[in-house]
Parts: sequence; structure tokens; C-alpha cells
Amino acid sequence: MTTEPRVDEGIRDLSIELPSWAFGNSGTRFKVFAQKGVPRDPYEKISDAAQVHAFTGVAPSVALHIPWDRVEDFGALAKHAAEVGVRIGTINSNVFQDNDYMLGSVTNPDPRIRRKATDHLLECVDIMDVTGSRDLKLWFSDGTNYPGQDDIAARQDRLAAALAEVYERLGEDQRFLLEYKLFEPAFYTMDVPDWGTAYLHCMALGPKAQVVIDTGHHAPGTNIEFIVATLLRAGKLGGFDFNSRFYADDDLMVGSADPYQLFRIMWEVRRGGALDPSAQVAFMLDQCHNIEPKIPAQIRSVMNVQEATAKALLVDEAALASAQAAGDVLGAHAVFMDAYATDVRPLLREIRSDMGLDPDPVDAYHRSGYNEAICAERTDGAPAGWGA
Ligand code: LRH
Ligand code: MN
Repeated sequence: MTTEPRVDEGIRDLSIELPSWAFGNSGTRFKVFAQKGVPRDPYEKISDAAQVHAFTGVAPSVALHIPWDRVEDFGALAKHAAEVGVRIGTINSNVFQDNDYMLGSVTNPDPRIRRKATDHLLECVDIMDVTGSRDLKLWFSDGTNYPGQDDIAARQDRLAAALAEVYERLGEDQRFLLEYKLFEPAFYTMDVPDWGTAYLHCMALGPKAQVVIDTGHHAPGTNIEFIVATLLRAGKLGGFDFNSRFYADDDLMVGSADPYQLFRIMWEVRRGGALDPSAQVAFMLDQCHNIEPKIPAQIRSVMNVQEATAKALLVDEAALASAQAAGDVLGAHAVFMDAYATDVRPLLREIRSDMGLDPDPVDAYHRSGYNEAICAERTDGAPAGWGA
């Protein structure tokens, strides 16, 4: 045990889920830059994700995206994951890349297309039954681009009908996490644009329906930690898609654009009791490494969450509470900033050594030779990507 037992315990309890798609090629509408050694199938994506867990010790699961990660035998894929020391986590549906979904998937005016989209969501639950996954993550690109294009309330009715059908299909220990996004790819309305809309749909269904906060899906200047505190208070926060952004849904490494915001978010997570694994709040990364090497970027991202979490665990709760109760504005803020201003890197290095890990995971990965091995091995076949 290190000098800061509370931080030590909190960091060891942290479980950060990695997105399979972060290991494949990704980009923008302008260009998808191909990188050497990129995985060619879900097996290789999971092997790469296992490297992140091997060097950080806190990334034991990998989220899949269907159909990007469709395989013949999901049982075999789950077995492969176990062999390399991780497990399959959240299953992500994809009703945003089929031509039929131009005017919407589950909200489409055409009932035949709504049926097709809902069947895909139900198929994802079938896959969860095989992989042993607890969570289905639902993000809908559904929306409109022009006022009058479709009826806003009618689309909500269609969405509610599809969500109810999926909710009915969920097993006892399964949940769905409904993800909201302010804009893109639709630019007038998104059918799930904000936490309030997601919350309303989840409240209408029951405890197996929770809201997921993607930190890149808000209007600039949105106080995300307020949404965290509010959803935790309501018992409706199912998880996070962590990333960071300077402008829009940039999907950059979490904490790279605004580490202070990530600290404020992790403080509300701690204050809301969600660092306790029994709170069942999923901490997932949802990022794209368009120009940087993908495995080291995922390791760095996990370290950024660890640093923000360690700082949040260093907040002197008692001192903060008494300053707040006394109306001591500057005193309370100083307690908060003292924790944020603390360099937690030496403590985290100590904790990693204590966990039997190399104190510098990125350096250890580079010294492992794994990157050279995959670049030499993965020379044929098509590199994985978004298949858009
Ligand atoms: C949508 C989103 C969603 C995923 C996709 C990869 O922007 O955040 O979580 O399905 O990215
Ligand atoms: Mn997301």
C-alpha cells in the first residue's frame, strides 16, 4: 500500500473499457490515414487492447461495434479475449451506416426501415447473450436537417416504441445505455440531442435503461460535471464515453484538450459514489487516433483518466464540506484547486510498481517490441476501419 491509501484503492478499482474501433484506421471526411500494423480483424483488435491492459492493469474489457466487429463465432472471440487477459464488454449497435437509414433508423417514417433497425438492435442483444456482455450501447444518428422535414414528436414516438421493444428483450442482468449527441450527422434536430431527452426515454422504461455521457457530444461551454451530478443523483448515469475536444465531436484523447474538466467530472463521479464498482457506472473510452499511434494513445488516455481520478481522490472532502457550509467561497475553491494542482504522477508510478507493473506504461510498451512485431506481421489483408 502506498502513501495515499484512498488513491491507491481508487486506482486499483478503476476499470476503463477500450473501444475496439480505436485500434483500426479512422479519420475525417477529408481523409482516413492508414497506419502500419493496424489490426485486420476483431481478434487482432482485442490482442492490441490486451496490450493496454497488460501495461496499465486497469483496462480489462473491450467494447465491440456491430457490424465492424462481426465474426462467425462470438463465443470463440470471447475465448480469444480471455486467452489474452481481457473480456468483451459493451456491445455497440450501428444503425448509422446503411443507406436505408438516410432519413432515420428507428425513427424513419417508413415502418419497414424501422423494423430493420430494431431487428439489428435485437440481434446485438443476441450477441450479448453469447459474449456475456452486460451493456448494449445505443447511439442513433437519427435526426433532420431542415425545419418541417419530419414531425419531431412523431419521431419521438417511433424511438420510444423501438426502445420499449429492446428493453423487453433485455435479460435480467443486461442494460442498455442510451447515448445523446447535440448534432452530426444531422444538423437541425437529433432525435436524442441531450441528456434530458435520453433521461426521459430511460425513465419511461425502467432500471435497465440508463444514460451514457459522451464528453464530446455537448454544445461548447456545457457544464458536463453538472449533468454527471444530476444523473448520478437520479440514479440514471450508466456510463461515459470518454474523449476530449476543442470544437466538436473531435474524439481526441480524453483529458488532452481539457484536463481540468476531466478532473471536475471525476470529482462528481467520486462525490456521487460512482468510483465504487458496485455503482455499475461504465468508464469507456470512445476515441479515434487519426494521426497518432493507436496503442500508445490508448495507454496515454488510460493514464489521463488515472491522473484525473487520483486528483479527485485527493480532494480533502471534510475541508471542502466545512468551507462550503461556511460559505467560504475562496476557501472551498482553494481546497478543490489544491487537489487539482497536485502532481500525482509520482504517486501513480508508485501504485503501478506496487501492482507489479512498470511505472511508465508507454515507455514499457515501446520497449516490449510489440509494435515492431505487428508491423512485420500485418502486411497483407485489409486493415480494419469504420467501413463507411
Ligand atoms: C457517435 C459515437 C458513438 C459510437 C461512435 C463510434 O459519435 O460517439 O458512441 O457509436 O461514436
Ligand atoms: Mn460515443
